[in-house]
Parts: sequence; structure tokens; C-alpha cells
Amino acid sequence: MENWLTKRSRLTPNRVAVTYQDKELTFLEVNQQALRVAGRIAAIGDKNDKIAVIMTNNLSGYLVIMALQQLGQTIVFINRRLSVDEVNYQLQDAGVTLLLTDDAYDGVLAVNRQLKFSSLPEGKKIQPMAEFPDEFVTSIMYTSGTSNRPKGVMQTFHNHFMSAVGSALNLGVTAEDSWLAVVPIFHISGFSILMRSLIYGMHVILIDKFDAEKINHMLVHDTITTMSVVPVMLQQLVGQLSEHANYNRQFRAMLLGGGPTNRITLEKAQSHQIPIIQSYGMTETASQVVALDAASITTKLGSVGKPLFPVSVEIRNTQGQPATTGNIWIKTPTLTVGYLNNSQQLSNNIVDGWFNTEDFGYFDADGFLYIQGREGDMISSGGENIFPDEVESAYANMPGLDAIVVFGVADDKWGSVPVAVVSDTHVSARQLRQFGREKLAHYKVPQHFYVAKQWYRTASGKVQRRYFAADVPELEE
Ligand code: S0N
Ligand code: MG
Ligand code: MG
Repeated sequence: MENWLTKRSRLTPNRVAVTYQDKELTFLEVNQQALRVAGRIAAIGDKNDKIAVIMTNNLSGYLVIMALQQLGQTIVFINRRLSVDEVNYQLQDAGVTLLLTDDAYDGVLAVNRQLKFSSLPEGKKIQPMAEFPDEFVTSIMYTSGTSNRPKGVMQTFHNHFMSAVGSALNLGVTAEDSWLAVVPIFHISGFSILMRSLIYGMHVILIDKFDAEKINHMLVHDTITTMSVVPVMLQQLVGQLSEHANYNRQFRAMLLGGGPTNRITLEKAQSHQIPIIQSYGMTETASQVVALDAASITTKLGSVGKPLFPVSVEIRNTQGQPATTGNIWIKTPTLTVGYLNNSQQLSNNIVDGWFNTEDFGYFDADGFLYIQGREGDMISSGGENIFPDEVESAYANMPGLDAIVVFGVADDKWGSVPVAVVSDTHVSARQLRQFGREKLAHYKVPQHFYVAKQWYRTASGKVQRRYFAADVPELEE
């Protein structure tokens, strides 16, 4: 396909493409400015560079992303909340030679060249990519899993295109649409909005800091039509909204994903007539693949909906045979072409084009999907996925610690948070917390540490997390 930004700036040059604070750019202006930024990046790097970006949702970050696509550079997105150790692992795994960060980022990383957006030198004129080839990997995003180390999910232009098509066939598209992007662009929840924007010719409103009061004010008074949220955001929005307030009349979809939502929040959203589209998707599927229309939310509360038009979903047992309840398998043109440096891992989970998510679920008689559990005891905290394996292995080399088990407990704010049980008391809770905060993103550090004398193991010696009911004493500070 022709370069999406070139094409878009020719189709609808004067339509507003992006707003950030008091700045607004049309598609023509985005094209011009992205090419200028591309020239500045080209002045310090070349085609052989592997480029990673650490950014927030602001205009300079947006333009860097657009520029990298113009240069035909794959973008390695780094989660801004990760620890230095975690980022270094990803930079090394992806073979990154040039790291671009927003101006506020102050982590110092193990990479040859690390530059702030504002310190890019004056540039030269560049020739933009004529094409956005279907199979070209335009973005890489790391996800954790049951293997202790995160894996780089490779997303092609075809993945993003089909994702935007699947979303449009469900939600519709109009020339008046505008989508509020406060979910991070370094996650597929955020980046998919930018790709939809180019494909639909849609206005994006970038917000770099979640503030429920400010966002409610915008949704009530401005003509925003769509917003993506994770449950903690929706909970704060409906908690802050005054009793009789409703969003503007054009507002037609609150795309909710990234974890389970409690009933009270959904009921409050309904009392304000917020059109919630509950969805299910992941980095590996380039965003939502299953969605529940706003009209069905009362009758199908708790369901994530039906597969989008390009998507098929099956439930299979551990032998891979069709089953009523079991693993959720997905066939979709949005499926990643693989994990970086790790082709085996994905192929283990793919059979005849079907992908085993390793999540658990079932369909009801009307064809609505329900999620019963997530892969590897995954903890869903504020839209961030935390795998106990990953946290446990970060503690593996802590001096004085014999054994640690991590699992999720319900939390009023974040939905679920990690807690830990340790087998001994040679270390204090304070030391454990400090150690964790150096190694891990803060949201992954257990919020409580307990001590247990008795450990439950399977025949193969693996500790059984679900036996720790947390009626064990808390470790001293
Ligand atoms: C909710 C957010 C905004 C909270 O961050 P905030 O308030 O900016 O926090 P900070 O100021 O950075 O830090 C303050 C303290 O809070 C801790 N903290 C921050 N985040 C979390 C968290 N998630 N859990 C627990 N604690 C957290 C900090 O550590 C800090 O503590 P101290 O002071 O001790 O350091 C933020 O978490 C956020 O942006 N969350 C959303 C992330 C997201 O978008 N996830 C979705 C990922 N999934 C996908 O992309 C696939 C599904 C998908 O595509 C999708 C999902 C949703 C909607 C649509 C779609 C779609 O299909 O398009
Ligand atoms: Mg933080
Ligand atoms: Mg996974």
C-alpha cells in the first residue's frame, strides 16, 4: 500500500489530525513536520540503526513516531514505567543502537547513543518511504509471559491495517470522529489509535497525564466521539462525574480493555449513559479482537462480546480439541508475525494459523465470550500485565532470601495487585520492597510481604500459588 501519511495528507490535507494542549496540526502539517523530524533523525542515524523510543503522549513523541515510519525504521516501543534494568534488557534483546527519549526522561541506559528529542541536530531533506509494505514490521512492543523474560512482539503494517478495519466494521467511521488518546502510545491500546487515525483520517487528542476531572470536562464540553480506557480510568471518570452530567451528544464509544471491570463501575457508567464497548485483545493481536456492543452490556454483563468481523475464536481443551470451557484460541489477520529472536516460542502456540492465547474462557449460547482466567496467573493492575514468574525471578538473586512466591490479590483502585509470600525472615519487608523497586517497574513490586512456614508444591516441585490464601502473617518492616 502507498505510504499512509502521504496518502492521507493528499486525501484530507486540511482535516485536523492531532491536538495536544493548545496545538493543532492538520494531516498536511503532520506530513510536513514528520518529514522535518525524519530529516533530523537521519542526520544522526542510518538505515542500519535499530531505534527505540521512550515517550509520553505528546506532540514531539507523536512526530518522532510518524517520522520513523517515514524513514522505514522499525520502532521499538519501551514502556516508560520500567526500571533501568528492565529497559536495558529490552534494548539489548532488540539490538538497539539508538535510543530516542522525551525530554523529561532521565534514566541512563546501556546503549551506544541516547538522545532527547529536543537535542536532535538540524536535519537534511529525506525521501519518505513510497510504500508501507504489508509484511514490514513497523512496531515492536515487549510483553511478559510465563517465560521470565519479556518478548518483543512484532507488528506489521498489515496487522495494524486489519485491526483498524475490524474496529471500524464494529464501531463505524465518520469524518467528524475524534479519539481521545490517554492510554500510552507505547502500548498497543495507544499506538492503535494513531494507526486508525491515518487510515480513517481521524482526529486524535493526545493527553500525557491521566486526570479524571480534566478529561471529564473535555468529554462533556468538547465534541470528542471516542476514547480508549482501562478499568482504573473508567472507575475514576465515573467516580468524578457529577450526578447529572452526561458526555457530549456525539460521544459514541468508550472502548474499554486491558482487564476485567467491576460491576459497580459499569453500572455507574450506564447511569451516565456512557456507551461502553467492553473488549478483549492483546499486544499479540494488535489490539481488540473481541468486543461487546454498548446495547448488550446489561444483558451480557461480564462478557467481552463477540469476535470482530476478521476474527475467529475457538475454545479448546489442553489436547487442542474443541471444548465448552478451556483455552481461548484465535485466528486473526492481526496476529503478530512472531516474537523477536524467538520464533520457536510463538510457533509452539500456533497450530494451522490458530493462536493459543493460554487464557481461559467459554462462549454462552448466544455466542458471547467470557474470560475466566489469564495465562500464567497473570495479574492485571491498572491495565499493566504482571506475571508472577517475572517478579519471582527478579528476586532470585537477592542475598538472604531463600524462596518467594508472588500472586495477585484484589485491589479497589488497580483491580488487582501483586503480593508475595517468603519462606524466611532473614530479610525485612522494607529490604524486599527496596530491592524490588530497583529491579522492577514500581507497579510490579509486591504491595505486601507475608511469611509462611508451609509451602505447597506439585509433584514436579513447582510451588502452588493458589494455596496461599494470605491468612499468613505479614513480614515485619
Ligand atoms: C492508569 C495509569 C494512567 C496510572 O498512571 P499514573 O496515574 O500516571 O501514575 P504515575 O504518575 O506514573 O505513578 C503514580 C504511582 O502509581 C503507580 N502506578 C502507575 N500505574 C500503575 C498501574 N497500572 N498499576 C499499579 N500502580 C501503578 C506508579 O508506580 C506510581 O507509584 P510510585 O509512586 O510508588 O512509583 C497508567 O497505569 C496507565 O496508563 N495504564 C494503562 C495502560 C494501558 O493502556 N494498558 C493496556 C495494555 N493492553 C493493551 O494494549 C491490549 C488491549 C488494548 O489494545 C486496549 C486496551 C484498552 C483500551 C483499548 C484497547 C484496544 O483494543 O484498542
Ligand atoms: Mg511512575
Ligand atoms: Mg501472553
